[in-house]
Amino acid sequence: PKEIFLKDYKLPDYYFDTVDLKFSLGEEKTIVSSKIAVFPRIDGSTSPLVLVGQDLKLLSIKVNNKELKEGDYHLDARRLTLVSPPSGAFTLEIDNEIYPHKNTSLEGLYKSSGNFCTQCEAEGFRKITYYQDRPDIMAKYTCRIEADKSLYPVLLSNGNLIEQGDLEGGKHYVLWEDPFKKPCYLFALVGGQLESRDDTFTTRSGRKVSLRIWTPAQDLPKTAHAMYSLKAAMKWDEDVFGLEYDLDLFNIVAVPDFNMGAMENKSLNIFNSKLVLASPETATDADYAAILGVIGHEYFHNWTGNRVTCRDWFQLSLKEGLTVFRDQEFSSDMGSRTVKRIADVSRLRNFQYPQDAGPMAHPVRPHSYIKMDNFYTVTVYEKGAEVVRMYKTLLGSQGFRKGMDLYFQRHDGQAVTCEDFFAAMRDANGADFCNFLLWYSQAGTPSVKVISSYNADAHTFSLKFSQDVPPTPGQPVKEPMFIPVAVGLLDSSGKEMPLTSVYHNGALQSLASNGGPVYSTVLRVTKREEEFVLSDINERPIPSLLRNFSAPIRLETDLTDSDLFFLLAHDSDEFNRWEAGQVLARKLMLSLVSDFQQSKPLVLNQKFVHGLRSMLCDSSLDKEFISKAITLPGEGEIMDMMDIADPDAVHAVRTFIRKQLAQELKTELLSTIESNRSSDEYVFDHPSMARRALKNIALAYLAALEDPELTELALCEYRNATNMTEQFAALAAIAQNPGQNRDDVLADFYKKWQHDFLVVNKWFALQAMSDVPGNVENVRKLLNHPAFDLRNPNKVYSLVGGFCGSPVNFHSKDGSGYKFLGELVVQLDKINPQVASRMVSAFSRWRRYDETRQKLAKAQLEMIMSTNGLSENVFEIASKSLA
Ligand code: HT7
Ligand code: ZN
Repeated sequence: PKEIFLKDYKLPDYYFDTVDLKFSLGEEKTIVSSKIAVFPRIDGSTSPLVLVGQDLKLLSIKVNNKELKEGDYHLDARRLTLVSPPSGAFTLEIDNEIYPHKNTSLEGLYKSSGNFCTQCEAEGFRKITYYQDRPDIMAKYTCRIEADKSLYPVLLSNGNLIEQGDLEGGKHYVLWEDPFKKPCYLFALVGGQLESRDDTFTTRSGRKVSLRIWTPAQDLPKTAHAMYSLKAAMKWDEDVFGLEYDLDLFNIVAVPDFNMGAMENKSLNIFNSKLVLASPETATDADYAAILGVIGHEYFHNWTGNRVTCRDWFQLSLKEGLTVFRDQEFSSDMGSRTVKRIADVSRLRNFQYPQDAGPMAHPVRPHSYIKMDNFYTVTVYEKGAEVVRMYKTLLGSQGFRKGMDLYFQRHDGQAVTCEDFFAAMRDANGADFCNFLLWYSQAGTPSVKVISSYNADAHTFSLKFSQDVPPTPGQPVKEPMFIPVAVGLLDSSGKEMPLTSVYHNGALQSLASNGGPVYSTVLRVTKREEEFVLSDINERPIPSLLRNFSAPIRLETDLTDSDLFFLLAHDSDEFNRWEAGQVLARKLMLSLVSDFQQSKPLVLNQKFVHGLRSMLCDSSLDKEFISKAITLPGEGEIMDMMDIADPDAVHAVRTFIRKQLAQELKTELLSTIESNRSSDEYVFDHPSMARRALKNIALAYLAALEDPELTELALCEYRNATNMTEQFAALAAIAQNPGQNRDDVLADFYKKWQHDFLVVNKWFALQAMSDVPGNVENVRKLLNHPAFDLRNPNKVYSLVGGFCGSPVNFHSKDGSGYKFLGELVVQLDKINPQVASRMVSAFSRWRRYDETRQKLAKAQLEMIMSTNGLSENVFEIASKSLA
């Protein structure tokens, strides 16, 4: 397979002005006709025009109305080359056939539950017709669709519906016109038996926009929350960024078979049903929150992605990092800002840090790829969002908004690069961003150490930073980065201390703002070693560092345990309050892991128990914050901090601490459950979600004790629950412990919900993630369950993804977990390479484990690599993992 490099980017030789598409949808085949107005980039040039196409049957090709003969063009499995096009502008017409009913890859045009739909990002348009399938080719499209009227009454594409009518033979047609230029990855088509929930939104300039959410008729009642989310997102983008919707119609279609979460096609978003359909009885609070976030995300792409798009796929984070940042901010404004930040940072630590430390580590803007699909990663998305957040941390809200305004002013209608975004932020503010661009080009998580010292005579407090960016594949040596570190100081009573000035680089800089003192400041750490000295500090302070997680780094401080307990109790930066508890928990877990490995008895630190008890009983705190504060770091996060990851030891220790905590805090946990029951109807708002979150975590702790009375309590909660959030939490609490109760309640849940595929997926995931010994056999059995289907990505993510994400059984020392995944990847790759390559990623950190496990995992990767006909997707991940 061929590797593509950012450094090889060249402007296209030809541009497309208009593209008129015609689809004749059929059961056995679909005919696609395209008519493209082509013009050369350089007047008079007649260099060959290369179009890409995959799994297509070419029927005819015409230039300026004249059919081309063999010899005028070359055709191979992936390319159609016009040898010498006319000089100047010309019209190109191509007819080809495609076979959507056979398309199990779910890219291009395919069928999902009998309906036609498309997925073109990143490079799926080439599976529809021959084209210059690259995002810097932006054109205006029309799309005519013809199909059987009774089978496909609804026919949708981008833009405005400008014509429709009946045809002979029970067929009908529609004609759509999109007035905005777009790259082909934003093209979409949907055809099928769907009904819509309709609503309207009036933009602040008075445009009345029709909103339609399309699903099969029986699912319509479950689209109310999605519609609420869409309207909230439209309003938020106007309020916060001054960005309005630009057409009269916005469609969302929910489909059950979809490789990712959703797709932002211009005015025709296509969504995985999981991220549209919700009712209190069938969806959890987490599902409701995910729907809000993803509906927002895809809507926000209309400006950050569609109106201003990427020049090439290496720039993916330009739209994804920025849009993730925007959706994070939207969700923060709709719920609790601190809790959202905690959730986002946990995700970064649990998934992105391991990626950044493994064989697939790549910069936010990758330098090369074999298959672009493999680079829709937590690095491009989540670390990319952190990079955008750092601009805001450095510039403040107003400065950031100025930068955004300038970005749109300069680049509306263009395909641009990450430097263009950087330049807009810099120029709008006259800012000095020094070597900030390294965040786009250097992979790896920077490690930063801070040593603090207080000088009582001089009343100064010094912070000495040193930083190191670890080597990553292809980048053995790194430059120091520009790291914004937000800092505040607490006095001995826990109050914030005023910050007046800082001495740095031989100069004293005032920190006062508008004449008054500040209580938090952002230090600009840019060198390998650097000191900042804060003045007028009248007592030894406790520093609160990296407030609100101001940079995506690993921070090591010289804070003592008692400093951390103090911050846990007093920090006014709520994120850092939580963080102090997590640092303590990580230290505790690592030290108990070491005890476990040396067969020493495990003993839980009483100060830690006391710290969590105080949080649990503090009625002034937000309940969702408490639920996060009493949750231990995940097993992956702890393994990531070990020289040799030991899943059994980490699991044993985490289980031990959970049980100890449950025992010691039993009274408080029981009263938490009592006082957080509610008979009210389900409401999706922050106080209700927070109440449920706290009650559910208390139940999970207590059920871990395997005490019959507490199991009965969980069973009672399960039976009496009136919403899925509480029902599923009770089910999960009971299912922690093997035995008859677990079997009965799992069987009962399936019986209740077998008609609802989204709920059944939760049932698959819960069993797949279980740490009951030898769970691989259970998972193998579930592969043959009538409700399972390897062709549906959601089911694979639930069952196979769930299994691989749970360390004890996947990393079982007998290799049974690895063998299961190896065999499955080979089978799945023939059906859906994108999904197979996501699954094979579970092997990528095999070198982190002991020798026995390494050998077993490596053997599976080698077996995969030796398979005939392996996709480029899986090849790229497996080969890089072995390299
Ligand atoms: N921009 C979308 C990307 C996407 C995608 C990429 C590769 C293969 C399938 C895909 N489906 C959707 C999603 C987003 O908004 O980030
Ligand atoms: Zn996106």
